[in-house]
Amino acid sequence: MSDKIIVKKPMASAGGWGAVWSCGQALLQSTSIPSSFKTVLKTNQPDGFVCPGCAWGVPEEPSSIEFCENGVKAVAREICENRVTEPFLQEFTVSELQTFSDFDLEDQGRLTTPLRYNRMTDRYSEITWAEAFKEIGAELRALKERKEAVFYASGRTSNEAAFLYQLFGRLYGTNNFPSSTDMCHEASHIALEEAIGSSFGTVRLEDFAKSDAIFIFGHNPGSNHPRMLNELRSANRRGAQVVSFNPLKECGLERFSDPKNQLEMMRFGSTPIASHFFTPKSGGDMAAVRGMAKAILTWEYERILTHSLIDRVFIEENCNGFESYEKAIELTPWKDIEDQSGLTRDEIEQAALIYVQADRPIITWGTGLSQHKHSVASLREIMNLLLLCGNIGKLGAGACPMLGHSNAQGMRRMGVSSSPQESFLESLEQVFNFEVLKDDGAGAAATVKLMNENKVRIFLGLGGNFTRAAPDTDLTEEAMRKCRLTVHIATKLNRSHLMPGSLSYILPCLGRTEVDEQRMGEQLVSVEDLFSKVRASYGFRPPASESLKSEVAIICGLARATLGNKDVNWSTMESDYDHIREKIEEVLSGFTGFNSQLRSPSGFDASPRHSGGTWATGSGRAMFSGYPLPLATTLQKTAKAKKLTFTLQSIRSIDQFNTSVHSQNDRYRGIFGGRKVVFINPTDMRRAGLAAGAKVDIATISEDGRNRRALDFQIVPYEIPEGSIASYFPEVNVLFPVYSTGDQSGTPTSKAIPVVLTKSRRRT
Ligand SMILES: Nc1nc2c(c(=O)[nH]1)N[C@H]1C(S)=C(S)[C@@H](COP(=O)(O)OP(=O)(O)OC[C@H]3O[C@@H](n4cnc5c(=O)[nH]c(N)nc54)[C@H](O)[C@@H]3O)O[C@H]1N2
Ligand SMILES: Nc1nc2c(c(=O)[nH]1)N[C@H]1C(S)=C(S)[C@@H](COP(=O)(O)OP(=O)(O)OC[C@H]3O[C@@H](n4cnc5c(=O)[nH]c(N)nc54)[C@H](O)[C@@H]3O)O[C@H]1N2
Ligand SMILES: [Mo]
Repeated sequence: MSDKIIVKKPMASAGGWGAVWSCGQALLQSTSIPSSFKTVLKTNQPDGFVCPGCAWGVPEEPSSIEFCENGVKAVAREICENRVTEPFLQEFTVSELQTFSDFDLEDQGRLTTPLRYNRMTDRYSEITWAEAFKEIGAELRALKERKEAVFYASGRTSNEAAFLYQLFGRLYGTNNFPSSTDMCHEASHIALEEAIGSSFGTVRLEDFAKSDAIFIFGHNPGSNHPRMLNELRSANRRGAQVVSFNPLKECGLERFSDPKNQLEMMRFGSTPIASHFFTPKSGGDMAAVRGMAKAILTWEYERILTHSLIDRVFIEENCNGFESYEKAIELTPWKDIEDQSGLTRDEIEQAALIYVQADRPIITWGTGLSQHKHSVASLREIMNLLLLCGNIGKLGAGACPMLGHSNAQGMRRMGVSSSPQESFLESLEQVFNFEVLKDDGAGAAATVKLMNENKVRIFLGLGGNFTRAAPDTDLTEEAMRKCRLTVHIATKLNRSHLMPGSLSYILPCLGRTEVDEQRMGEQLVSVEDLFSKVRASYGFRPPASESLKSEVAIICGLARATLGNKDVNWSTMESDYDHIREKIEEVLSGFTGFNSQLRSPSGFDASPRHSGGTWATGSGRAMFSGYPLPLATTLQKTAKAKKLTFTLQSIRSIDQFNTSVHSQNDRYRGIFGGRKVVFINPTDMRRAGLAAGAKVDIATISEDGRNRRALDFQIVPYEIPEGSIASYFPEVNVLFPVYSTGDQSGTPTSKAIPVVLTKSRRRT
C-alpha cells in the first residue's frame, strides 16, 4: 500500500457545503440517524447540553442551530454504538493494543465497566465499582508522601467535578494539579492576572457585534472555533476591520460560507473575513505589538493628529508602570522590531493605524501566542497596547484569549491548578476547615520530569489523554509506566490507558449528552465559556451502559474510599449536585445564588465586566510591563545559521479534537490520506534540495543530548515564512522536549522548537 499523502490546493473558504457534508458523515457513522439528529439539535440549547467542543459562547437568545462541525463530531463520537467489551479485552494484550492507531483505539467505542490491569496477563479486565474504589483508596492511603500523587484534569470536565476533584486532592494532601490548561493557555491566565488582576478575558460575546476592529493573533478559528466565524462575517459586513497576525494564511480567515445562510449556500457564495493579513515570524508577535505601540507613541509625540492617540486619563486614573513601558519602547530599535517580527515598519504602522483609528478594538489570541518561551511577556505586551488606549472595560473592546476546551476556564476557576490564587486557597480553608498546602505544585511538564525521577508515584487522570497531549511522547510514556498506580476516568480508550503503572485502573464515566441520575434525581452540571458565562448542561440520552457513573460520582467514590465522609460528606454531594454548588458559592465570589442563577435559561456571568477604578492586582491598579524583547524566539540561538534548521510549530486540523483524530484529512489545508506532513516555504525547499512529496526525518536540536526523531514526513510546499515549518500535533509531540517550556507559565513550547530536516533513508 502506498503511503503517499495526496496534496491539493488549500481551500480559500471555510464552512459551506464541505462542513455540512462532514457533519452528515460524522452522524452517519455514529448511531441511528433520527437519534443523532435529535441529540445534535440539543447542543447549546437552554434545555440541552453544553457542546463538549471548544469554549466559544452562545448568544443570549440562541437560534435552533448553535453547533458547528467540530461539535457534531465530538457529539457523534460520544454517542457511538460501539462498546469496549470483555471479549475484546481478553483478545488483546495491552502491548498488542499499543500497536493500534489512536483512531482505532477510540473507535472501539465507549467504555462500560471499571477495568483493572493485570500485569501477569498484560490485560485489562472487568471489576466491580466497589472493588475499584476499595483498592484505589487503599493505595492512595498507603502513600506516605502525599505530594507524590498528581491529580491531572482535562478542561472538558464540569465545574462540579472539577471543584470536588481539587478539593479531594487538597484534603488528601497534594498540591499537584497539572491540567490541559498547563499545555494550553496558562500564559494567558498569568499575563491577564498580572496586568489586570483577573485571569480571564475581558470581552463578552456581545462585544463582537459592537467592535470596529478585531485583531486575531495566532489562532485558527476556521478549524478550532468555527462559530466565531459568524461574528467575524458580520463584522466584515458592517465594515469593521478584521486583522490577522499569523505565519499561516488560515482558510477561515480568508473567506467563510455560513452553513446557516441559505442564500449564501444556494449560491455557493462566501464572505471575505480578514481585511489584513500580517505574517509574522514564529514568536515575532511581541516585537510586532511593541512596534505598533512605538508607532502610536511616535505619532503622539509628534502630534500628528490634533487629538491624543493614547488615553491619558485612563492611564492616569487606572494604571501603574507607564513610564517604564514607555522607556522599554524607546529602547527597542525599529531594526530589532523588524528583524524579530519579520514584518516591515510599514506593515506594523499600518496595523497600528487600524488600531488607533478604532473606537472599540478587540484583541483575540490563541495558542500561537500562548505556547512560546516568551508567551507571558508577549501577552503582557498585548495588554499594554490595550491599556495604552483605555480599551479594557469598554463595551465592544478588550482582551479575548481563545480558550480551547469547553470548560477550560471553569475548571481553572474551580481551583484545578498547581498555582491557584492565594485568596482561593484561603477561602477553601475557611469553608472546609482544613489546612491547604500553599506552595505551588507541579504543572504538566514538571509532572513528566517528576514521574521519571520516581518522585511521583500516583497519577489520577480526570479525562484527557496525558501521554499524547504532553511533550516528549517517549519520555512521557516511560514516566507513566514508572508510577506505582495510574487511574484514568474516561469515556473511551486512549493511548494513556495503555501505559499502566504497576497497578492501573480505567473508570468509565457518563458523557455530557447522557442523563445523570443520582439518589435525589436527575442532575445538571455547569460549564463556563471563554466569555465567563456559566450555563447549565442537561444530559438527555440514556447512558451508554447502565454501569456507568458520572465524573462527580466517581470522584466522590474515590474520595470516600480514601478519606471517609468525615471532613466532607461526599455521599451528600453525590446525591444532589446542588450541595456542591452551595459550597462553590461559599468559596468563590461571583457565584452568589449559584443554584438559582444557573437555572435561568441564559446562565450568568461568573465575573463582572471590568469597569475601571479598582483592579485586583497587588497594587490595586492595572499594570503596564516593560519586558525587553526576547534574545531569540526559539531556545537554540545558534541553530538558525544552519542550512536545514527550522523552527517547528505544531498545529491542529479541522478533523481532530486535540488527541482525538477523526480522520487523516485536513481539507482546509488540502491534505488527504495522512497527517505526517511538513508544511514548508518553497524557497526553503529549494535551498534544502527538497522536492514536493519527498520524505524527511525531523530531528530536534536537543539541549540534553537525548535523541528525538520523527520519521518519514512528507514535504508540502506552503505559504509559511522562511525558516518556519509546521506539522500536526500529536504526531510530532515526540520531538518536543519536556524541558522546553514557557518562562513563568511552564507551558511546553509547542509553537517553536529548533529542528533539523534530513531526507528519509527509507524508500517509499
Ligand atoms: N477542530 C478543533 N477545534 C479545537 C481543537 C482541536 O484540536 N480541533 N482544540 C481546542 C483547544 S484545546 C484549543 S487550545 C484551541 C486551539 O486553537 P488554536 O490556538 O487556533 O490552535 P492551533 O491549531 O494549534 O493553531 C495555532 C495557530 O497559531 C498560529 N501560530 C503559530 N505560531 C505562531 C506565532 O508565533 N505567531 C502567530 N501570530 N501565530 C502563530 C498557527 O499558524 C495556527 O494558525 O482549539 C480548540 N478547538
Ligand atoms: N505539540 C502540541 N501539544 C499540545 C498542543 C499543541 O498545540 N501542540 N495543545 C495542547 C492543548 S491546547 C491542550 S488543551 C492539550 C489537550 O490535552 P487533553 O485534554 O489531555 O487531551 P484531549 O485530547 O482533549 O483528551 C481526549 C480524551 O478525553 C477523554 N474524554 C472525552 N470526553 C470525556 C468526558 O466527557 N469525560 C472524561 N472523563 N473523559 C473524556 C477521552 O478518553 C479522550 O481520549 O494538549 C496540549 N498538547
Ligand atoms: Mo487547549
